[in-house]
Amino acid sequence: MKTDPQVRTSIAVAHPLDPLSRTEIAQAVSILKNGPAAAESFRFVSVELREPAKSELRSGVTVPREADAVLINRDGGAAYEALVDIGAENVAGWIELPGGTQPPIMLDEFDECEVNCKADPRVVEALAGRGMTDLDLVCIEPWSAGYFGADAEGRRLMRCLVFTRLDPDDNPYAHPAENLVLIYDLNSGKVVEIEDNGFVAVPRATGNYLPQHVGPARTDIKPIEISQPEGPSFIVTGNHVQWGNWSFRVGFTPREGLVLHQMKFRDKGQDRSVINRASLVEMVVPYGDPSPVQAKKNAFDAGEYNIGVMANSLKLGCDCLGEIQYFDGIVADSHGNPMTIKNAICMHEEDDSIMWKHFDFRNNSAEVRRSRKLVISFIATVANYEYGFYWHLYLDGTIEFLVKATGILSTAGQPAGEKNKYGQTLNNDGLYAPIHQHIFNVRMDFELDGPHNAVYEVDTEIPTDNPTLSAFYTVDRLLETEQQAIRKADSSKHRFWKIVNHNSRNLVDEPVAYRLMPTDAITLAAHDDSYVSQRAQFARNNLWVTAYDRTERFPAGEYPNQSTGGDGLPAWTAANRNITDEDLVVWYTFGMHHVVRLEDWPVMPRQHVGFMLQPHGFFDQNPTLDLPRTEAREQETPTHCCKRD
Ligand code: ABN
Ligand code: CU
Repeated sequence: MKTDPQVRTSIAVAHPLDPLSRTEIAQAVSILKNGPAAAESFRFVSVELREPAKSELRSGVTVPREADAVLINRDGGAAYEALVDIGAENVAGWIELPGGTQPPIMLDEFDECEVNCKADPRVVEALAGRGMTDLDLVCIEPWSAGYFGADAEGRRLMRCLVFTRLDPDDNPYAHPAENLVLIYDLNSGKVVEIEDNGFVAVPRATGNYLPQHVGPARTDIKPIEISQPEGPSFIVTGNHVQWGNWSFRVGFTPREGLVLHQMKFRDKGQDRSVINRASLVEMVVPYGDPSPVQAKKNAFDAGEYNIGVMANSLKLGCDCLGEIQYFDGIVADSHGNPMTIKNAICMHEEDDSIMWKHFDFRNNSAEVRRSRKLVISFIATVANYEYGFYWHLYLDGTIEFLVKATGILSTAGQPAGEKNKYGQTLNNDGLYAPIHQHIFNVRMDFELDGPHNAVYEVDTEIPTDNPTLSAFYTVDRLLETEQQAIRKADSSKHRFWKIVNHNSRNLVDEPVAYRLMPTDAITLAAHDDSYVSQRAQFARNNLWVTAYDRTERFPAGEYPNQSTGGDGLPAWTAANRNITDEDLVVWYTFGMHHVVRLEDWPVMPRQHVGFMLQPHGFFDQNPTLDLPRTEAREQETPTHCCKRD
């Protein structure tokens, strides 16, 4: 078989942090099915590796392969957490979760929901009332129900929105059935209520982006080929990656998608630990339009839907270009069958312009070194939107996390010809897109030269005694406890935060540090007393720091679906633990305040948001002095880039 030279595979080498294999998932599920989950009515929400404790990993002892599973018994609706010891073939833990806990929505619940809604004669009648008679063209969009004060009585509810296509490849988001919501119970498979908030005609104008609609593609865009004649500079062994001085392990979970473990940077021959574990752990998309339907759109796309399960299979030349290393994502479907998301993670190098340059005008010579980044990414489709999550590692120790938001706006309908202060009118046929936010949270278990770290807030200040009126300097304030470390960015103070190790000193006897540059530092626009703000308290502030606890994983709690609020970061930080010289976790909230533009329609050009972590006295000087000179091109006699003729 011909294999593409640009796609690499790696030899599997077992490591305790490797995600569960297909075989291990099947074994864990069969152990559960032969035990407490024997009834046909059980569904598997997730089956994933129980990561070994840090102490076990450090000691190097052989650890059992264990699986954490979350299940629902559709008969009665109770949810369960199980711990399975795969090697010992036993269920080591089985607990029923408190009544009302609703684990994330499963992928096949999307399909079931659409089929069952369309089979309900009351729905068919409501659709007909809005002129939607061809059910094959109708799209039922399963939005999470959230929580708005009403008791769901233990039901597993969706608030389904309705759109329609005019033909099979038409964009349904051009045609919302505004004010019609189908409240559907995923466990019973029944529509429990049809909420009709008043007739609004379905907009008919199309918003299409496929070639057959937009006409022939332009011909002035010439191909770009990325060529690395000697291959890429990374070495992949199983899930371990070595790239330049960086090394790390690639992980994948149903809830987070891509996880980076054990990120280290080699400095003077030593692998120095930077971050033990980093991943996107939550996001929320609250809508600012107070209309009856839009006000209840508050998707927690990671925690309510398991964003890893929504990962795309990536395609060379489309999603990623160059010498690519893919990693598969292995998850369980709702019946517990292992499901491989082929090429879920893409890793490749990208040229990144210059790393540093100086032209010495006195002796007429320039030194320049090129920068490159290692890009490790995945893309998830969460109904209308696509989110690309990109970790960038740079040769100077910088780490960048970027979210690229694309896909299709979640639209709404209004009377044709009207405008709406809560959104951007997209056409004159009654289509608009409400204002909203995309707020993300990344969890970083820092281990800067070891587990005992501390965090400072660094502000730029002006001295009170300021005779030249031009003076400014920085002040470092230690954030000693969890409550002190709940912080907002402040660009008027050029604020950043510094993670330090007091016991590891640099050249000038200062604690080694990395700084978190708080870009795209938005917080929730919704009122603090709103339901969404209660449920997404992580999004009220940009920085949170907690004392490490392996069970504290998700900032809006383990189960944000239909949660009433207060779980996760607000609950843990209420203990106000010491975070000075402790094993700590840094949580950063950032995002995009999406004031919709006409240019975002009918499919949105990707919009970047993210942040950077930079070494700040972690190294004793610029760590890239040893980068090789590159050869100047298109000269008769090749010279290096650094000499002028
Ligand atoms: N993008 C919000 C969403 C997610 C899943 C299903 C429906 C809508
Ligand atoms: Cu948006």
